[in-house]
Amino acid sequence: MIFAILNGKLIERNQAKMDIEDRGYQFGDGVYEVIRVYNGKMFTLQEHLERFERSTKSIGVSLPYTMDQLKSLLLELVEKNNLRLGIIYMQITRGVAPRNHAFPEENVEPTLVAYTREMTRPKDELQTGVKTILTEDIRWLRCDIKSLNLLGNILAKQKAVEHGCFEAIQHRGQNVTEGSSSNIFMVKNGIVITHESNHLILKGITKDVILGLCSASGIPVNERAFTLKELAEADEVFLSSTVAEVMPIIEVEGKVVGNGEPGSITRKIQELFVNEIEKQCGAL
Ligand code: DCS
Repeated sequence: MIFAILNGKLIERNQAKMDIEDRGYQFGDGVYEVIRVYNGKMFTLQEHLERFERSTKSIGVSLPYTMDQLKSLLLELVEKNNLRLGIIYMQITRGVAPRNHAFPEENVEPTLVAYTREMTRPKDELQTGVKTILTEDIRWLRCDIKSLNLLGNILAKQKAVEHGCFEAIQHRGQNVTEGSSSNIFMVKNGIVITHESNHLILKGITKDVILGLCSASGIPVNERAFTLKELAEADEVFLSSTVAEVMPIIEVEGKVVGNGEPGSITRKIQELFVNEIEKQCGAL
């Protein structure tokens, strides 16, 4: 039997039912997290919980659980579902109330949902690298909030899929922001460059792990916006996310990156990242 968490209780996944006036369903009025599980252990759990808390605060939803309560609920969920390799999806919405854009007046209990899915690592793509397209970033100006409102991201990803690509690299005018569900990095003359974590992108947990690993191993990093022209002239390009890890990009909009193979700095960062996973979760 597979379990899910609904409002603090572990229940059978198929018994988890939502109200049609849940504000997450009607307005996308909520926030979420995706957490990786390797060997039954949650990778960078603390960082995900902290970002979840920040996201809830930024939309004025009060988390009805302490971080410790959430942590033990998620632990129990992973154990009950016997999950070894996969993800946890967790979201909270402002709750159920008669439809009205403004927040409900009376104290409505937020709806918290979490469930797990088995998911392998994208081993082939991590080896070969992936192709990407470019697309204008049409999203709002609070991309730092991990909001359920993902229409801009969904349309971008679909465009990538229709072009036979893994990811869409978004740009605002000439500046590259981030992927539809990933952060984007380029390497030029040995320096790793990636957009600073401000309101225009999500502060990726994987991105921050990578920046920490680079600084610990003497790989220079410059956290700043870079242009489409710089991207086109990059020596190496890669993306990062909870699900895709450190993923080499070998093509951008039909144009080959470098010599068309994952670059040496990307490879080095992949190796450091796998070591970090193994340190926290055991051998892969
Ligand atoms: N930027 C966006 C827009 C994202 O959706 C994600 C991950 C990231 C960056 C990378 O962040 P993490 O390193 O913290 O994962 N989005 C999650 C998602 O929706 N599916 O998988 C990861």
